Amino acid sequence: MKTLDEFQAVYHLPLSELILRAAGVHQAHRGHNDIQRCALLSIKTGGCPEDCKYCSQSAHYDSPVGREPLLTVDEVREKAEQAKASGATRFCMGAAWRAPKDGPDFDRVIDMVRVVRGLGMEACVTLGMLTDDQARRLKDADLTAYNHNLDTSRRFYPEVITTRKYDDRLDTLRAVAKAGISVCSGGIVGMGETVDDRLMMLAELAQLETQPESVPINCLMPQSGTPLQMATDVDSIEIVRLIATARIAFPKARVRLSAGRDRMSRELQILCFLAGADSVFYGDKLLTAPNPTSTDDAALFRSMGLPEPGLAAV
Ligand code: SAM
Ligand code: DTB
Ligand code: SF4
Repeated sequence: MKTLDEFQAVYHLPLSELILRAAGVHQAHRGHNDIQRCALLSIKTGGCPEDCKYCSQSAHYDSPVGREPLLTVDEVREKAEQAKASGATRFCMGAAWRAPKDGPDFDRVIDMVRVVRGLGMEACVTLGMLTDDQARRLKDADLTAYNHNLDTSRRFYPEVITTRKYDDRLDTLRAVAKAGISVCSGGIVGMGETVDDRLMMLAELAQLETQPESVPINCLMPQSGTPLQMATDVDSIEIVRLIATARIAFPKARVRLSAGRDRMSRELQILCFLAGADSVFYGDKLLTAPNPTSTDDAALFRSMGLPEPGLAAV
């Protein structure tokens, strides 16, 4: 599946047929009981020079999220240890940067990656645009994956972000892949885009030379002070259809039911898992916004009859 036509044909199948097809692809590649748990930590918060209209951390908007300097390696170690103890297998670190500056801050991020890998967890970072050399250094530190979302279609992108171009995003994804790091890239729904915009975004990802290892699907969490603060929720069935379509298009990837789970019913989340989602952010907080608590998620997974965290891989 590479073209918009092909994506449309799958997305608009009768719902049961779509879900059953996605579930079949999922079963053939991984199986339904393996849901990845990723912890998320903001290692540098707020004051970002980019103008992403959805983001609480952009310096362009009057958001209540304050600025915090880059965390220390010890602070990160402590959070990663806690995340591991709670059952997360991947630790993702996000920085509100347009691009990392070479020097002490980037060196510190490299050390953070080494610490997380040293704990036996997968490590992912999202730091903005990368040069080839920075990507190589992250690879040398044994980074597992780099998150850099296309967010939406090429045509809708300028409605959401004006301080960088779609091609800048694609260039970074290429640098990441060239360095041998797994690509984590997906987007956000609920910003006023059409269904076709969402499918065009998936088609862009499918056309990459290196297929993404994980595809996060975020539901917009409207952030106060941002231009999208009054945005309305996406219809639940559209979320399920998008997840199923992503599963069919990227059979081997982790399809991550990302931001916005705190407002989803248990039933909707389970429908998404049935449609092929097999990864979540796990822990009480995303970067600045809330996530279901680990107690909520333990109850969710229990209701699905899944093993307790830590036993999932046995
Ligand atoms: N600054 C880096 C960048 O933009 O690449 C990394 C951090 S950024 C917060 C990572 C992703 O989180 C964005 O690309 C977007 O898809 C998602 N995101 C940010 N704010 C969100 C919100 N309010 N609701 C849903 N997803 C959001
Ligand atoms: C991704 O696709 N979603 C995460 C992660 N990559 C870095 C971020 C979600 C952010 C939600 C809003 C917030 O916490 O500020
Ligand atoms: Fe900055 Fe990333 Fe937020 Fe955009 S999404 S404003 S780049 S932190």
